[in-house]
Amino acid sequence: MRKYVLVGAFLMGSAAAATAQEVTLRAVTAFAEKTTYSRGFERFIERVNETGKGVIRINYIGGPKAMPPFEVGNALKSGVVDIANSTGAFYTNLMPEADAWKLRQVPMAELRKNGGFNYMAAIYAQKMNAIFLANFVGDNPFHLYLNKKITSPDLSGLKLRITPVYRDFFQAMGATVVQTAPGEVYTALERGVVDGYGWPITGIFDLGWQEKTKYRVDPGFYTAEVSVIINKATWDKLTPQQKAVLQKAGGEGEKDAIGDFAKANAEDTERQAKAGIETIKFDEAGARRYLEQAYEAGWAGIIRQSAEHGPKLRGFFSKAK
Ligand code: 173
Repeated sequence: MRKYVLVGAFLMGSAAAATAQEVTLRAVTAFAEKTTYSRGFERFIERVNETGKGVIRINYIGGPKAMPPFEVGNALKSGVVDIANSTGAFYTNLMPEADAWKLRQVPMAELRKNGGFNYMAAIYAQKMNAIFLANFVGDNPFHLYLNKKITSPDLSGLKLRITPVYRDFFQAMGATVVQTAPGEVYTALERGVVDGYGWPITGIFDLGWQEKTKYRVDPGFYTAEVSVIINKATWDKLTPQQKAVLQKAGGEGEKDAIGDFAKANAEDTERQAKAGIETIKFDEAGARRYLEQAYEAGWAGIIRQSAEHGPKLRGFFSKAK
């Protein structure tokens, strides 16, 4: 009898030691669970929970059903959650510079070497109280999707669903804009509240938008960014071993994203055509002007909101001419 009590006490003791050591982080995503822009994050969580057994664990609370997408930045900054998957456009209220990721024309790996990453990371620390861990989207252009035909880059008379990603560009082409979370796009299209929307080349099938989309305008512009950020106070409390688990899983995800998105871009382009979505293409000169206007309006918007950092970010993020 006495022997069992001792064994029991020993087991309890070791369990307590294990829980004292293992840390659990609360995680949310700004995109619907199990859809295109949450998938990289979900793979990251699996990797952390597998490789971090007994050291660190991520408790995945979920997506927009648990928290509105435009609230995720606030929750991360204040520490309501420890770790989040979101895009810069969803927390421009806290850090307008975060929307500049869309204008990135050089690979993440290069930014991590040339100082651009560290420059951005310092702004995340200051304005978001956050560590920028990894970007889980490779090259993945945005497009304009429409239900009314256009023949030139003139959007006057059209009402379009936007986020900050598209605001300056679409307005520069004459559109009226209305901001919504992704979860409201289907209903807005169905009710005819909008004539179209901005979204990347991948993911329109996730929420059924192909049913309510007639045209995609080519070429695509910018590149989507969706990344993992961690509350800085949470990060500072982690041991080097716990940080290493997160960094390794983050690094693997950032690398995977390049090939994964190259493949997904091609697949979804084909799938859109099969779903009957017609492409509206400008001639070569028109396409060039469209892209020039996109970057011009995009950078002007960033610099208007951040005279301090905008011009420097433009230097780091732009392709050498
Ligand atoms: O259109 C959007 O909601 C948006 O800004 C975005 C950003 C990154 C990936 C997907 C969508």
